[in-house]
Amino acid sequence: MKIGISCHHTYGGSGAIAAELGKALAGRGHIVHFFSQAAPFRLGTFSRNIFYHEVEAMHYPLFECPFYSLALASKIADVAYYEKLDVVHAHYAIPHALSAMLARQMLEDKCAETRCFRLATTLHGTDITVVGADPGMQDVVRLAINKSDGVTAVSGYLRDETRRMFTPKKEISVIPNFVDTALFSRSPDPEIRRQLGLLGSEKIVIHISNFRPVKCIGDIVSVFAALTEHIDVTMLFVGDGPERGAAEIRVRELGIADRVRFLGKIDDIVPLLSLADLMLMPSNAESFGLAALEAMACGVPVVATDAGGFPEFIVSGVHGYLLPPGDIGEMTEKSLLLLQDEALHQAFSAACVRQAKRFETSLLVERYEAFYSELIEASRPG
Ligand code: GMT
Repeated sequence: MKIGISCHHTYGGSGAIAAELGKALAGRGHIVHFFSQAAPFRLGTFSRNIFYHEVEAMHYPLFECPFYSLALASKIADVAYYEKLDVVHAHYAIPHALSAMLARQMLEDKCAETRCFRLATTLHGTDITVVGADPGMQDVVRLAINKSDGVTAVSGYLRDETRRMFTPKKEISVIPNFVDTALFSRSPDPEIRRQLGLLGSEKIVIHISNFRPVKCIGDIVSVFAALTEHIDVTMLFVGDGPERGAAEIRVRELGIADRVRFLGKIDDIVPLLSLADLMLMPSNAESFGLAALEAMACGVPVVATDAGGFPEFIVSGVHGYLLPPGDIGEMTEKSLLLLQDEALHQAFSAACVRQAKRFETSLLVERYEAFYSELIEASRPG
């Protein structure tokens, strides 16, 4: 198949999933064309089946906002026409699915006999729970969903939320996030530990995100501060975003700055996950939580919330603990339990690795291939 993928290039789960999906599809012999503002952060090195098209919005003093969505639509139309794309897979309803819709209309006008690409849209969360929740955006999100040929959501929770908020006409199937367990597997590197100034005797807690309010970074600081009163422990914060500054200030105020490392955005997280004993993900709304699945693949149990998509892959009491959002006391208790009881930790860690294999990239990429094939088949005349 010839597949176009339109996604965000920035540090976040949807860009990671889109890039990993494209790489896996290319590895299976498909031709993949990426469309984004900059190269998606997980795209990696050259592959002969992967093409990347940078979308540059027109800058002109008259226009306050550059026309990214229109530039994207033009780019998709151009590439789809000349490369004869079978499918364009939009990661996010807006703007990506909308731009692809427009691209299709451009092609219909341009050449009536052109067999247009099928539009597959994957909902990742923010397009529904944040952007879609804005009343001014509801109709445009609904339009993008209804006009796609097929729609997937990354969890049952997100599918149900989408149905509740938009009552779309389109069926939404669930294809969960995935992880390549050959790459995401525990391989501790003493050199990384040394570079981080770690002694090796302390426990390591990790959090990876884009530090948006939904991630409840303040709760992580509170839980971690409580942990330092009981055990020798270091916190690794990976990523960056709006809540980082406040967290840094709070950590200094609490006098625990020497126990916390803010590492910023790091692409290759496996060496860091390989040092970690526990991941904290206290998000108050998370459609899936890819970082938690990647941690589990590296044998890291997770203390997360019972909100959103977490319960669809984390069994509380088996792979970590799921607690109500904001329950700092219980999160601290359960974190201590896991960090202090070696036998329990080992059992959870092994269960996490087994569970991650159920979300192996190859299994879910097959689901996407089947999904594309269905869309193509449904478009054939007769
Ligand atoms: O978590 C973020 O804020 C980033 C966001 C994105 O769009 O990149 O992640 C969303 O998509 C990921 C991949 O499907 C999911 O694993 C995340 O749970 C989801 N984030 C939220 O729902 C907040």
